[in-house]
Amino acid sequence: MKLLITREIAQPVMDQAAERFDVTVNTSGPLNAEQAAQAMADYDLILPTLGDDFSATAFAGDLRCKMLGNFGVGYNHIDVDAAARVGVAVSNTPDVLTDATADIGMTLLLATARRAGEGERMVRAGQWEGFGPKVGLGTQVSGKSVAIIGMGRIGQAVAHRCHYGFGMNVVFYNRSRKDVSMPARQVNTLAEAMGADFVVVTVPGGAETRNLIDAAALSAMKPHGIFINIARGEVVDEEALIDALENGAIRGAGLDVYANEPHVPERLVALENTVLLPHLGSATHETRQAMAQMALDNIIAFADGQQPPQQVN
Ligand code: 8YV
Repeated sequence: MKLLITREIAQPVMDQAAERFDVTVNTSGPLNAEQAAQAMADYDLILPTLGDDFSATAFAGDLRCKMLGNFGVGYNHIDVDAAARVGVAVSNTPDVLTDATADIGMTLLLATARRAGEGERMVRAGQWEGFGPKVGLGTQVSGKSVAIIGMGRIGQAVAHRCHYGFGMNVVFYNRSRKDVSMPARQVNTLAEAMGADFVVVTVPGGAETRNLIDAAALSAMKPHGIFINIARGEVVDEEALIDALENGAIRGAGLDVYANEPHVPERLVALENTVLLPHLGSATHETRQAMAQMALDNIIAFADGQQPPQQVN
């Protein structure tokens, strides 16, 4: 069977794939909609990643491929309903990236609150003039309140770190009722959650959450509030977020994701009160290896005639 891996992944996993399948590794960047549709016609199996455009058009033409083993937990770049309608299975890679992604959430939360990005830039630019009682003052993290928007696996892992690591008071907003095994209070409205000292967005992307954090939601934040997004850029109205940062309606933002990656708006880059990471959520050697293995394991299960263990549609 012919397998297309749309981006280079961990070598041992590509080697393992080559023992079983006729493997092609695409090295020319993300697949656009046309290339995705062509790949659906040319291959039996595909291991895609974020950035590839498997929207509805990918499933509208000839379909040799019946299985997409996505590398990543988020699959908002794949129209899984369109895939299901034409009998294409889609799987993802949950759990293995939860800790790494929650760790990046904490990295951003701490770096934004404590102005670590600004401090680093100051040192590197040779502009540090030594210790001063009022130099680089940031916001205390320990003991503050944090709202988790989307209390799924990653949201809970962030909440756990905030509460047990930093003594923070955790509230969360979630579309359904959720019982969690830690001290955390579910609030009924997004506005109530947005009023916390820190807001961390961990909802899945896709149509249901697009622009969930709009200008109205942002206006419920406190002027000292700090906004963190490790979910998907499309969840936030980026222009409204920049307005809030520029006019001091909120104190800062730490972002790992953007509406139109890899494009990061100039206005965002120009702001000192932002910490901007290049979608590093799951980017550890250990996690990327585990994600690659899980994606391939799902593909192998499908090729063996079994249901892929992490099938999502
Ligand atoms: C992945 C992510 O690296 O898994 C996800 O949903 O956002 C990332 O951490 C990316 O999706 C790779 O495809």
